[in-house]
Amino acid sequence: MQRAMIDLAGKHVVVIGLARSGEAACRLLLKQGAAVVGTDRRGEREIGADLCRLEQDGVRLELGERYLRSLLSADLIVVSPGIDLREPLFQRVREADIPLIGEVELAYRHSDATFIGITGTNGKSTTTTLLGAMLQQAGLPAHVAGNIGTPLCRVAPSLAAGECVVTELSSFQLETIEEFRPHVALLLNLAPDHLDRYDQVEDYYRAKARIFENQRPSDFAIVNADDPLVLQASAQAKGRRIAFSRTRLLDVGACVEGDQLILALDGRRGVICRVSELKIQGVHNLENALAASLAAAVAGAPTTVIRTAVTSFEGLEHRLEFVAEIDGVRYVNDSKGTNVGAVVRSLESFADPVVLIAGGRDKHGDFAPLIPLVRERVKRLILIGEAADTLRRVLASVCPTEGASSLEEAVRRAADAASPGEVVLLSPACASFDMFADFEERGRVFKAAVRRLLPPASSIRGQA
Ligand code: UMA
Ligand code: ADP
Repeated sequence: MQRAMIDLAGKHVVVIGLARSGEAACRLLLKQGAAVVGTDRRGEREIGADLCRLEQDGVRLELGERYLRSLLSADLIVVSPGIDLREPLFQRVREADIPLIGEVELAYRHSDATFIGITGTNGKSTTTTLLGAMLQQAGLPAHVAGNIGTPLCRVAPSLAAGECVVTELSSFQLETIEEFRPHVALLLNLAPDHLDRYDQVEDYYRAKARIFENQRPSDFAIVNADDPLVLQASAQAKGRRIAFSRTRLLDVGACVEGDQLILALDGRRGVICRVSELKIQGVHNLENALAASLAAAVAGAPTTVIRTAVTSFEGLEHRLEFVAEIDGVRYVNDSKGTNVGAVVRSLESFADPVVLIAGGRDKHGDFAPLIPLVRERVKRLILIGEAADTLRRVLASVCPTEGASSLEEAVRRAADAASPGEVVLLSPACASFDMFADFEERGRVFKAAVRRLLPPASSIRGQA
């Protein structure tokens, strides 16, 4: 796959944000002979010792008060996904015509690998991991990177032609691509999210749709036929559009027929597995399984290997993760349920009454779509974090609600409220950053609090 590398030798490149993406970008740029300035709004003390190594290796640091100081003299700017480009200074960058790309574009332009891109509002990490496993188990040279946690610049540039990167992509990363062209692009679903970063939800959807922007007819666009917003976003895709559907039969693509997952491609129609053979629970995971299976088949994995991989996949930590059963109550950690769409799907997965722990940092979404399911399935709602008042205003009329000042207290209150046969679910519908470093820490704190409920002699089931 021919792509134009960016000529970086001797160029003055400013990298904004010095966490995972920024650090990996700096290292790639140094290797390519650029004069690199790394800038971060955090000061030297906050940013920690790790970055001293960047300085020792030749990156000039502009931290804290010196943040963005040499931005307007750059030949090229590389941004981390966490940088909000609505900041006024970026208007001046545009006026000065300084090229600006994201870390994903930089990695792409300096890699010979083939890219499979996965985006959507929910299910990205699950589908990315599952697809990576399918390809690896098929013996294909596949790597996993991107928004899932490993910056693309750390992985893609060292790969040879013929190797493949299964890349999880956020809207933030897709906002700053230029030529990034995945050979296979998946758009799983679209629902409102990240409205703290976008003025309008349409801007968010447009960023997601950019996954198809540079595709050519020889590429593949894999789309969710059940999601009208996805179909609309992919309408202009130039690649071959192939769909998956959980709700209707398809002549071509992946779908559910009776209790079987079906793959129909290139004139062949075969059974992947039975729905009951999947270890991952919930209708949303059925969609993730269909999407990953279809992409794996397009990328050359045999159905037998897809079957083995999908039926042995146990799901990821912090996504509807069963923690323990204590005194007949099941505790489930869905800390990654960070938007309304995800929580709706998580609640749909339980037939038994749920005590729901929700709240955190509000991303300015609308919580009203939770009303019907909360009314139907949530026995008690326990609210934490900055969004507690907003959630209470929207949901208190349909469900008994109480507040807790910490997640630990919320777990104790939930345990008091739940009866045998019921579920205590952490699925916050919010970001974690008001109380925790990230959703992983929130999930770990939840699990530790659940473990503390265990009396020494209690009979438990699970892996608490
Ligand atoms: N910073 C500034 N100025 C700003 C904002 C941030 O200097 O205006 C600095 C911060 O002080 C910090 C750095 O930028 O030092 C943080 O940059 P970052 O937020 O881009 O963090 P990374 O560690 O590089 O992580 C990013 C993704 N983060 C975000 O998109 C917010 C990670 O996704 C991703 O795993 C990683 O790159 C590797 O590709 C996380 C995420 O929350 C999991 N993603 C969102 C989501 O999934 O909902 C999109
Ligand atoms: P992402 O990487 O897009 O955040 P994850 O695979 O980490 O997605 O799952 C995050 C949460 O989203 C899960 O906890 C689950 O509640 C929900 N979810 C997972 N897959 C889907 C899907 N296909 N549709 C809707 N919600 C989903």
